[in-house]
Amino acid sequence: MAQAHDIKLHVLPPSHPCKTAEQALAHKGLEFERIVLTPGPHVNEMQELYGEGNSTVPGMTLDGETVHGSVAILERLEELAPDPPLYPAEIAEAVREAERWGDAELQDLGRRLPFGAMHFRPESMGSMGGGGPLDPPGTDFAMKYIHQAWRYHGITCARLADDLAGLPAKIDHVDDLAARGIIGGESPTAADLQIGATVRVLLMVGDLLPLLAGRPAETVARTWFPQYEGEIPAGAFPAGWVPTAPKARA
Ligand SMILES: N[C@@H](CCC(=O)N[C@@H](CS)C(=O)NCC(=O)O)C(=O)O
Repeated sequence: MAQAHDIKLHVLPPSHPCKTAEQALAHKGLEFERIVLTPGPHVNEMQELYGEGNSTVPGMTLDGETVHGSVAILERLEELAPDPPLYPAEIAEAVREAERWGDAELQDLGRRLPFGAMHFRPESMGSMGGGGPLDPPGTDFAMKYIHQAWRYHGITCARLADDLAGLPAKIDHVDDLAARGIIGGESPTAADLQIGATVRVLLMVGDLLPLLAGRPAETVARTWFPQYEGEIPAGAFPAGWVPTAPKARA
């Protein structure tokens, strides 16, 4: 039987908050049309649909109603289809708090750290589309693209080094959320989907694997986002920038 609602999701292919929204729709068992925009023209297309200033993806239309941003989309999906819940009643407020933290504090690292690492290994940008390392002309193009991305996202070496220095505390926070049962259960919460998508992007960066390997943060990310294309080989960041991984717990 056809679904009663007409749902469209506007995405850019490599975007991790788009994966959050896609996974939430799938979890709710809702069919949707995935509309893939082209980077660049997406700015006007999104603003025409979602209003001035709302140029980022994801955006969702639900029977013509517009919902912009991953957090708003997950809340709206919960109203539309309460089961299975993304905000289980007994932990709903803690899930919302963790989700907001994932959106405000963690999500940007999923942009700055991969683009930061790719500056040092631009040929690896080919892996983002599922291909192998780029050839020399492709690498020339990648270098220009990555340079623009640094400008757009305000990436500098000083900021990257700060981001890297602060990462272990953020991963500890994710593990703490798992220990408290806010994420990491049998069924994903909104916080699993928001935080897991960002951690999944960080797992593409070979230099960051030792910080995440075997941790609850890694399990959450790989459980809800098993497929993610892209690999930036370890050794991209200059020596000494990536904090040492914590010793394995006995
Ligand atoms: N916190 C927002 C951020 C959305 C966001 O910045 N999306 C990026 C893709 S990951 C985007 O649209 N980038 C293109 C642009 O800024 O125009 C959300 O979760 O919806």
